[in-house]
Amino acid sequence: MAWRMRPDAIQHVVALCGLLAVAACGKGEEKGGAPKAQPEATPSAPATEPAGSTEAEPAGSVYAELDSVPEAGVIKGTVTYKGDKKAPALNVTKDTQVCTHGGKPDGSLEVDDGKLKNAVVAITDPIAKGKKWEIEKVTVDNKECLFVPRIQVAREKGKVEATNSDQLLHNVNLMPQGADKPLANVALPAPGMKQSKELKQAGLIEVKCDVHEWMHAWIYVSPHPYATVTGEDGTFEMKDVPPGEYNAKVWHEALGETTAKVKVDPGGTATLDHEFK
Ligand SMILES: [Cu+2]
Repeated sequence: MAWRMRPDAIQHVVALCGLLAVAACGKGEEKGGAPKAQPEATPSAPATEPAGSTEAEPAGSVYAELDSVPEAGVIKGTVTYKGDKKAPALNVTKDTQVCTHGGKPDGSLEVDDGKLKNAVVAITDPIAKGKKWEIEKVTVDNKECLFVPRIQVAREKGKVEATNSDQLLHNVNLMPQGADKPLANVALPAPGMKQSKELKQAGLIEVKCDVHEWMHAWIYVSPHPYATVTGEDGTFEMKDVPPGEYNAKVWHEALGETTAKVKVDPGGTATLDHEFK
């Protein structure tokens, strides 16, 4: 099972089996046999999975990448903000020959015609198996005294590499949200230098430079690849999602966080829109 089903969701699947062609649902019945074995029987459960095998695994400990996701669906949507908040100006206090963006918006709130860039949209339920990760390692570059990219999603147990494109010293301080000590704090004294670090735990990591206090970025470390970031037009799309009902969240560094539920039908497209107030 790719997610923990609530009793109402199980009822829903059972009802769906009554309505749909027997192909998908019939398999579950064959595999499960007696009614007591039914909690594992969903349209997305492959016949090879031992019953209950994933129930004992701690959330996020193992994610199995599949060549193709059976009856996969899509989640897409748009994140908007029509309020009055504006990004503050960058207060660049030193190294101005390289740090040339002083006085410009600091990048913490980028809105174009109500469409919000750089919101993280993520399924927060554990998912045991699904599509392949596209990336093993993410990069945070120091460029003109800004972190690039500012917001990104990384893989739990994957790596983050900090690089320096500038002719001056930066350091990269990776501080997991709620932690009392950094995951890493590395100095990059010269251009071309790089250091990488394993992302041991899922969650948000704030990235800071202790030399240039205006530098900020965030990494959302996810145990599965069903997390993404909105583009300049405020939209996102998550493909190859195993069918199911999920809890999701939308997070933005300046506007906060909200939770949502989203239901992905087999082969269907679900919509998850959010307007920050
Ligand atoms: Cu710096």
